[in-house]
Amino acid sequence: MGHKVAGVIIENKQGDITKQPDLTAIVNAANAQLRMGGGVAGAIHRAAGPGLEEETRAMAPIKPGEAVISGGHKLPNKHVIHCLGPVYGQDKPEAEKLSNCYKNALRIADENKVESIGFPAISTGVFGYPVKEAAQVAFQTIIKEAPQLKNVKTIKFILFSNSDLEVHEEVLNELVKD
Ligand code: AR6
Repeated sequence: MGHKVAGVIIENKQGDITKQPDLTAIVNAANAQLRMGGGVAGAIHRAAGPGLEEETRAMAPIKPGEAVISGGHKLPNKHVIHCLGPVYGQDKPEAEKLSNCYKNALRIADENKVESIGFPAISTGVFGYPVKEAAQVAFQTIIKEAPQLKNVKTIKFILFSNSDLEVHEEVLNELVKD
């Protein structure tokens, strides 16, 4: 199921991103204020406890495409990397802003010696980005960034639904033939 690009394993998995103890860092599809919110952000803040919002408040607001790092608090992960994805149809050009999310998240992870990182499908929920288009942008960006990574060895997509898992598998298989 996993693919290897420039020594980095890229794989997809179905699950809840708040329950991934094997990952050094997880990524949050955040809001600009880095507050609890709904969707995956709500789930991450609930699992992390109020200490997470206390820490992130000082870093807000962030703009679409930006990423910041915090501790994991009560999560089983050392860090949470918060990215603000673009709102589809509004934060244009959306593909560039979504790509910046993945690029900035990976760079910040690498700088902080993260070995394994888990991404949700950023912008594909409340922000309305079509899943297949978003997966293409995500994997193209990751493939381009992989050769520059010194510490990150595993990149996992943690997809909530089986249909999102299938779309991500299809796109990854199209882009990486190994
Ligand atoms: N684990 C993995 N994926 C999840 C989980 C989970 N526990 N919960 C939801 N997802 P969204 P966005 C999936 O809406 O589109 C928030 O209110 C979900 O099925 O969380 O970037 C924030 O506060 C979908 O596939 O993020 C922002 O205001 C994906 O995560 C806004 O929504 C992303 O959906 C961000 O919107």
